[in-house]
Amino acid sequence: KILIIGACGQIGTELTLKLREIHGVDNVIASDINTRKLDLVNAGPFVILDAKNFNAIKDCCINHNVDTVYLMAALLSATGEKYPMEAWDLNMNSLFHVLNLAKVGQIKKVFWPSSIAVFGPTTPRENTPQHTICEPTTVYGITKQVGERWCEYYHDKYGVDVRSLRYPGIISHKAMPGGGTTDYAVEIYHEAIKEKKYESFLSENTKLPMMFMDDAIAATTELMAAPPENITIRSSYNLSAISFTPQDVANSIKAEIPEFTMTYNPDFRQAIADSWPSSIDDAVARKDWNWDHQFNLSRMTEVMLKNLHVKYNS
Ligand code: VAH
Repeated sequence: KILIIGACGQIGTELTLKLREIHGVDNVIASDINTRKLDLVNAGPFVILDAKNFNAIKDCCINHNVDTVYLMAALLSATGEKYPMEAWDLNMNSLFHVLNLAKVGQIKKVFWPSSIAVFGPTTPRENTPQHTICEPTTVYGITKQVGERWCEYYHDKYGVDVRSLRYPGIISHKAMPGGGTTDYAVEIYHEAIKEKKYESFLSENTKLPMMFMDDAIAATTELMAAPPENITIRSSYNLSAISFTPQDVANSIKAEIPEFTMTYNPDFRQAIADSWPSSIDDAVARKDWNWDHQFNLSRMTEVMLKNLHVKYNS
């Protein structure tokens, strides 16, 4: 059986839906610290699970015959700057719990998300390579950099089959993101439908690596289905789709909603965004397990606006 820890989050929600589609509802146990997404909770097996509690995770794996874990619980970049020790505690201890259960064979396969946040101001900003300087300046980025080191260590030393992707900013409409620096790229679509205007907390030329959720979910399931011998990266794969600025998003929305207006009022998250690359080279992922993205900015905008129009007008 599959266990998703942090199933109520932005990625966890859609990962649960996709994995249930692939493996069957009863083979995918969703879990989170609370039941904040009731539709998900009522759609299939769900347990309240504290990702920081080793015994709770172990008991859940034993009771539900779990052999694969997707560990999606974390405090993201903006929240991590407000609560550094809580971010370290949750992001690192949840990873150790899952890796240690895999080390003793209680779990056979692990997915753990990393992020472009592992890169910092000294990293080459354009077409950032798979192997490069990583001096992250956010707590979240530090937890992802260290987490990657531990994943590679547990694979090389104990044979743990842990797989990871450095997600870019992810845009989706089924669940709101929580506490990220790239969240503007989700909020803007909701506001475009509701108010036909948006005030961006990042400046107009802040170019960041981004991806539509369907691509991120496809990459995750494809990586997890790949034959182990094809996987040459056990820290975390660079993953890329589109790079755009808030102005690019505004222009793609104006093409569908001409009266949409955008203003800019950068806040503390601007410094976080400025520490990250503008574009990522994911050639290794494309070579190792045939990764390819399907959504460009205009197609993503079309899908986002169509679905959110239904959501706010039904
Ligand atoms: C964040 N959405 O903003 C997350 C992600 C690359 C960004 O890690 O923190």
